Amino acid sequence: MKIAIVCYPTFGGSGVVATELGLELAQKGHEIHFITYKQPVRLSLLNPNIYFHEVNVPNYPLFHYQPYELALSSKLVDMVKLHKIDVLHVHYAIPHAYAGYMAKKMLEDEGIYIPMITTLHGTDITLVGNHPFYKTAVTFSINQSDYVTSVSKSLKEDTYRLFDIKKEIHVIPNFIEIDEEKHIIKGQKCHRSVLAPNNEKIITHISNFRKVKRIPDVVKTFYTIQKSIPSKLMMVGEGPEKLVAERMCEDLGISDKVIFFGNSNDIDQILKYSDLFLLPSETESFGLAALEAMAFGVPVISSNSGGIPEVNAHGISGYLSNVGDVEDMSKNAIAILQDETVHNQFKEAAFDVARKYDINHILPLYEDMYNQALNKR
Ligand code: GMT
Repeated sequence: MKIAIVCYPTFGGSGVVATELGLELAQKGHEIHFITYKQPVRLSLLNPNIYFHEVNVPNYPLFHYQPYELALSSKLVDMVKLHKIDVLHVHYAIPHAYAGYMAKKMLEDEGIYIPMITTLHGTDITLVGNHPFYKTAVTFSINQSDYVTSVSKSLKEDTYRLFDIKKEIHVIPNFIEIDEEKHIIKGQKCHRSVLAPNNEKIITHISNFRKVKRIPDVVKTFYTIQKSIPSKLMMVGEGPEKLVAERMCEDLGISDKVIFFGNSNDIDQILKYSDLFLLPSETESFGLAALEAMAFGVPVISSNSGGIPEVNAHGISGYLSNVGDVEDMSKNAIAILQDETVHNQFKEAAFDVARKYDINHILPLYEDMYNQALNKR
């Protein structure tokens, strides 16, 4: 099958999911065309069956806002025709479903039918999409998609609650490539002592450092943990709250215990050495970062918001607390870290829970959907 994937090419979860999905589909013999404004960060063009088509938006001074949707929908039409693409899969409703719909209509005008699948990822629904300025167009483009998927049950419910959606929403959870040896440390590029020279526990947070991630809660939780358990905090990612976190660490006198990495391509290395992962988000449709940690056998201390309880099993792969309950999060973290036997139980359980989300279970769900969409023609 020839599939066009539209996504954000950046470090965000939706782009990562779209890229990993495309790479796996290509490995299974499908021809995958990524169509976006930059090569996605996790994409290597050296893979067979993978193509990347860049969307360029010429800068014209008359425009206060450059019309990306227009350039994207034109590029989609051109690429569908040139490569005889069968299915269009857009990740993140804004503006991809809208541009996809326009492309579909333009192609229809030329007698070409292409089904469109829209995958909802979270902030396109819960934070940005339901803003009154966008809501009408977002509702319309979701309803016009041939199939709609959401990455968790919680996001599906949120979408029905926040928008007037007539379409059925199919839940296809995010996934991870499970490698039975992923959490076994061997042949490392960097030694654990580079991160924790005195064999301290390694606590990690990975995100885009936006307000929704509640970065101050990460720092506060760590502050309490390190008072009882010698530990280091790895802060991975870039975003507006990074400076806030750096200042907080200085004020609390823990700067020497915290490493800020920025956006890193060494996430696997960091997770391999991590003892605990923190995700105290205000809202999270799924929490891919938590699942990635669990796939390395890292227990997760998180909030219980959105789809996180569908991923982090309370008392098994980690613990859930109410949003903002830093005291409970710290208490749970210490309970896991202070006893080696307990810690090992949580590590194994985290890995076991992650196994449920193995790409091999999830990929066929997307393939089935593509086939159904094609047969609807
Ligand atoms: O986490 C973010 O803010 C980035 C955002 C994105 O669109 O890239 O992530 C969303 O999609 C991820 C992949 O499906 C989910 O794992 C994240 O939970 C979701 N983020 C939020 O809902 C805040």
